[in-house]
Amino acid sequence: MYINGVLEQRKDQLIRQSLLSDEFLDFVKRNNIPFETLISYYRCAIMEVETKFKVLNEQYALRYDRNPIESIKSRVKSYDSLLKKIRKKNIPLTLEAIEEQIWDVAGIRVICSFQDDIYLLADCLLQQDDIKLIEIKDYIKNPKPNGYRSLHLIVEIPIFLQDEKRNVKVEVQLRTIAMDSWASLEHKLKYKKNLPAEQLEKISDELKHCADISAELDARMQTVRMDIYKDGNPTKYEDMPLKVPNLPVMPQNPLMGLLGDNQKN
Ligand code: 0O2
Repeated sequence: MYINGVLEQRKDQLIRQSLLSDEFLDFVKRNNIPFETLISYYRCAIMEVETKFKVLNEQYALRYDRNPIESIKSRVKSYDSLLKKIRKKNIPLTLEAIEEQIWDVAGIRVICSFQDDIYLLADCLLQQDDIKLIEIKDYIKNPKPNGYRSLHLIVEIPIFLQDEKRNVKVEVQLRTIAMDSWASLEHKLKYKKNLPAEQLEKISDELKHCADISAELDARMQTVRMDIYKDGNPTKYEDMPLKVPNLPVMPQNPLMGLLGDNQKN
């Protein structure tokens, strides 16, 4: 019968999932040293990128008497989250596959004061000659349908080991305080959780509405700041180096070319 078929299928799915979970743990045990070594490379890459942002913040504080960065959070992806992604994307259980196909094992979240600061910092980072841009997703110019806003960059950075140089990928998420508080709340309330359809729809509508309000707030704060800097402040807004680098064109990413209007020649 239909129900029995569905139950059987579900049972099979659960067994497969728990087996894969055991399989993953075995894999970690078997590859303990190489796996931990790989994870330590990601930690090193995080330190490198984090330092770059701290240096930029310091420089802006000295030169323009203001800090574009409110805070920085970083993390190496948890086993659980890694396993979910391996399953979702059907990635082979090898260190090489993880390194090649999972781009957000190392993640840095940079919380900025104003929306312009996001692009300013992204520009500054991408202009550095040891940083290679792999992918860019601009969820600020193109918010997700649920209202999620952030600028996501996947960059590759070299780390220098005792006798080797390795290029390591890091995901950088840049957002304003308002975008961050919305995303954190949304994550807690809904993201990846299974709610009944009716409740989910209501919550989603409300969250989308909140996202729009918070985007409006960001836009107004940005205007206030521009007004302040226009009025004879010695650290004029227009004096700030808001140049956008010529980013490499990557046709496989439909969101490319959206990093600031002044990027277009
Ligand atoms: P965690 O726990 O944050 O590390 P991909 O990474 O390419 O497989 P996707 O969804 O195409 O998957 O990547 P994308 O769009 O760049 O988003 C990846 C990360 O952005 C997520 O990480 C979240 O941190 C954040 N994010 C994306 N969409 C949303 C959203 O709608 N709400 C919230 N709160 N956060 C979002 P992970 O992978 O979920 O894991």
